[in-house]
Amino acid sequence: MSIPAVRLPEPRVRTPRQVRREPLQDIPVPGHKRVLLAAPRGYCAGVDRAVVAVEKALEQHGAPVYVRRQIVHNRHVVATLEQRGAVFVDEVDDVPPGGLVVFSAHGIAPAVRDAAESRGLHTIDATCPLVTKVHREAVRFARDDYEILLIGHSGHEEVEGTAGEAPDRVTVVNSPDEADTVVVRDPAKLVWLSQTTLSVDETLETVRRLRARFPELHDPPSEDICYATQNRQTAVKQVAAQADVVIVVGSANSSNSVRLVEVALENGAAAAHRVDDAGELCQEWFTGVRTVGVTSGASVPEELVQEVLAALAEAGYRDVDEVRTAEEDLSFALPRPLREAGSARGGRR
Ligand code: 0CG
Ligand code: SF4
Repeated sequence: MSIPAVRLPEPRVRTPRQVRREPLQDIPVPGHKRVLLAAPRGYCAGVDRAVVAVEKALEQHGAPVYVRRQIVHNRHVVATLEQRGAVFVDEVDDVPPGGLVVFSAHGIAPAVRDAAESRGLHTIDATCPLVTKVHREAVRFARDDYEILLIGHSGHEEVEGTAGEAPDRVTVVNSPDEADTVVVRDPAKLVWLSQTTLSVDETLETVRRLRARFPELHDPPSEDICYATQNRQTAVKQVAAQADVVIVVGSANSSNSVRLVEVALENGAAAAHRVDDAGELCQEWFTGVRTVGVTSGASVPEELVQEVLAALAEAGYRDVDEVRTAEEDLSFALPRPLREAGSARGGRR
């Protein structure tokens, strides 16, 4: 799979610090205690753009700035932006007429855009361009009379948004097992697309099982699982192969973060745990552990990872070796309304 090279600016969001209830104990184990730190990890280009979009909107328009759903799936990012005056709402109906609303990085169905317009809202669309790319594919295949099997998780905002482009033509396939039972109208006019933040290996298995039933199944014109998801999974695989336990920093509703736990477990880690922050580390995870792997999801500020490393250092895991499997330097321009106002003031940052 092709991987563009990337270097990201430091995330601007500073997260509220959490104090661990009890420091981890430094319990001796035979051999050398160490941390393997996966790279790439943390913020992707789409998350950085979405978070900066809310910050810029607050700067340029003042509070409140409404945000439909979580701008990205990280509770620390959301809490920090809330402190600055962002108001997170479930639906555009919750925004007062004339208000300013930002659409999250995960994208929206056209019906949401229409609802915002008929309510007279000002809008800033922070949908990641790589999600928008999948929306365009859905629109095009629906127009060409294809039935679309959208591999992804029902209920996730991104899947709701992409399916909403062509609700009559999209069927969501949640797992490899569902590939064995999904019912289609015409196997000769069928294409699969996917959510951007899935497990690469599991998605390949789902496609394999779909193709066994529907040999004429078309592939997407380009990969839908994004570069950031792929790169973080490749890195955690290398770490997991050498680690006794892998810690993934990320929130419970973050698809790409949760996938990193699964990928670690499938690729050699004896155990893997997701934490929102250092406060959630548990002493018993480290009994007899020599090598701890650490990574973070695409919506996670690096500061939270550094706090986990500091906690691990207290427990004797002071040597940190980075395991880098790709360079990243991709960045996306801000949504147009912010760009225009921003360039009048001298650019994005
Ligand atoms: O991984 P998902 O799609 O749940 O989103 P998250 O906000 O965690 O990170 C990428 C984006 C947007
Ligand atoms: Fe975009 Fe991928 Fe980041 Fe999602 S995880 S915001 S698709 S770059």
